[in-house]
Amino acid sequence: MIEKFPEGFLWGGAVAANQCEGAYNIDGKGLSIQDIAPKGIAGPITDEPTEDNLKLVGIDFYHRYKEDVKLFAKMGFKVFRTSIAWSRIFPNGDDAQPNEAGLKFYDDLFDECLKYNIEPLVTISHYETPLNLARKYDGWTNRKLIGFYENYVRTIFTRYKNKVKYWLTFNEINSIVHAPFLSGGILTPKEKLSKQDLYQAIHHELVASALATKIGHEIMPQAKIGCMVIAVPVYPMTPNPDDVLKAFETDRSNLLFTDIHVKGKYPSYAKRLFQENGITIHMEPEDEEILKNTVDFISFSYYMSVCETSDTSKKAGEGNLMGGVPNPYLKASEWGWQIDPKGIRYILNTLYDRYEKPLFIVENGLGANDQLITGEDGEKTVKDDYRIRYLNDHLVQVGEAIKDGVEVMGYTTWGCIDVVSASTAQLSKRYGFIYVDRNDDGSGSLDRYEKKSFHWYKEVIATNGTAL
Ligand code: BGP
Repeated sequence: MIEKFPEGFLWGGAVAANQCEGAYNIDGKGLSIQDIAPKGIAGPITDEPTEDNLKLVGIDFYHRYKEDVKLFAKMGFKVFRTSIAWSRIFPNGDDAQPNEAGLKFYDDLFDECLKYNIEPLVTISHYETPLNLARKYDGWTNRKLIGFYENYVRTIFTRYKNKVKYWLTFNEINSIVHAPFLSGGILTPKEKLSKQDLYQAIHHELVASALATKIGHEIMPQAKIGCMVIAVPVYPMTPNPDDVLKAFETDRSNLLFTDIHVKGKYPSYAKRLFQENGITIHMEPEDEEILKNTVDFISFSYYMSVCETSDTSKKAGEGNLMGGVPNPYLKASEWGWQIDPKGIRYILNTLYDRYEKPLFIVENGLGANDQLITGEDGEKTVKDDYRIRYLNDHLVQVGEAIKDGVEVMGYTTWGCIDVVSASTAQLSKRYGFIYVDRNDDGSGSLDRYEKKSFHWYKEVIATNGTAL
């Protein structure tokens, strides 16, 4: 048992529009990059949406959100994180006027949350760049994207200013280095994308993020606007100083993103990184001023840690977007993601020591291939003790970090209801407390069932963490 989590701690769950809503071409929605990526991160893209793309229907959240929000309320959620699908609001990304039907959908969704006193936490851009912006401009490599994003954020801030208090500018903004298509809407294949173009795209996103923070604070003085990164502790494989330095450098290539968001400028170490890689960031005169609009809090996803080594014969681990080699002291999930509960305490402390800004864990969880069974009471369920163990172990470490003095605003588990996986684009990699009857071949009733973890999480929230 651990001491109570702070009063008002925001317990909840997270999803993203493209992984749950479906209704990909309904009510005026334009296509997003996800609609032509049926195989996930590594797979080929298609010219048009194809039937094997599970995201086109998702879990049909677009039509079933009332039932789902009711289940979240039953668990006692205080917060629900989702994203706004940019192409529902601006179907082509560069349209002059927003799509009213898209705006109305999120009005209704947020009202439904607020009805149960659930605060919406909104990701403005979660791996769902409008396809037209990818095709016409090669995504964020083009500075014009800043202007289109600015129009989009002004529109949604003005519309939802009385409904949404918590905002995140870009999902896992640092993932663009590893997944430029998914994260930056960049169609140029990763192998052909120069470091120059990549870091220029990153600059555009960073300026857009700071601009959103500025505009958000003007339109909604009470709002809290955060950045969102993948947080990965990077451990040296051995005490060899070469390994230690390698781990330090990898870690810093991640911290670059939070450093800029929190300190409002490029850190001094960026100079060498750019020089040695032949990168010259093209800055407009106003950029430096814009970057000074720093975030109110830092949010992050946490799934695993990695090891770094200077030994080039060691291979990177599976499922390991950030690179690094497997840690012999850790076990991994079915997809090779290394499970490291203590890593969350470590990362919370290192981020808080560096920035002294409130932290929000907006993704954490275990992807597993669940089996739906009929329980003793005749109801269908999943006995997901492995998920309970994973989440419990991580939350105990969050509690330790709180005792260490870290300010943690809240915790939203990833995929609180089963959604289509981002990396595999399949449904068999499930994270939810709520099972959705849909299979990788697209079959299934889409009915919802409470898993064992549903009842566990309800108890954790009801006791504000003392049940852990
Ligand atoms: C994060 C993304 C999410 C999500 C999660 C789990 O990187 O922000 O969109 O899907 O990872 O990943 P996956 O679905 O690949 O298991």
